[in-house]
Amino acid sequence: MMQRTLVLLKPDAVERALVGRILARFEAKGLRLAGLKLIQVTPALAERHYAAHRGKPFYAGLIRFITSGPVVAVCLEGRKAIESVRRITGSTDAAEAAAGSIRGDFSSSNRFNLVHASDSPESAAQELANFFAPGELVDTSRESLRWLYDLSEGDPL
Ligand code: FUP
Repeated sequence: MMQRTLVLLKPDAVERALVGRILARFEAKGLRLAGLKLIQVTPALAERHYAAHRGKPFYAGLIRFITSGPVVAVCLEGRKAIESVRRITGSTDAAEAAAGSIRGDFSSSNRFNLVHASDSPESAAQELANFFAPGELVDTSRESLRWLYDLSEGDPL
């Protein structure tokens, strides 16, 4: 099933000049770029994005971090994209994240963990709407999927 998911390359990824290497991993997997922009996250947007964490002990630090510098917002598209991107990203505490994952390879922090990735279809839809206007997302051509998926039976397999 083709899905779209929101990825944020957080301020640590931008400041540490890891944007290209991180995006390359998702691209190499076959995930397609459907939206991409460098933005400064406002406190209002940060609070909307992290609404589920309001009240938790790490909430204030999380808002401070995500608003501390530019962020790359990305919409990735692909088969089982939400689950796939989460696996490539690795577990929240980067010190414990699997080697081979982005967090596992490039961070040891439980907060400066480089990447946000939507965790369900519902949150992906909500988070994409928070960060992208409909006109900012592009439709992938079927032609560009031909060597990523078997399209011979109609749907990408
Ligand atoms: P994840 O889905 O892996 O990004 O993690 P969560 O949604 O559970 O947490 C969101 C962010 O809160 C994490 F990316 C980092 C931050 N966080 C902390 O700063 N301290 C914690 O103890 C847990 C999470």
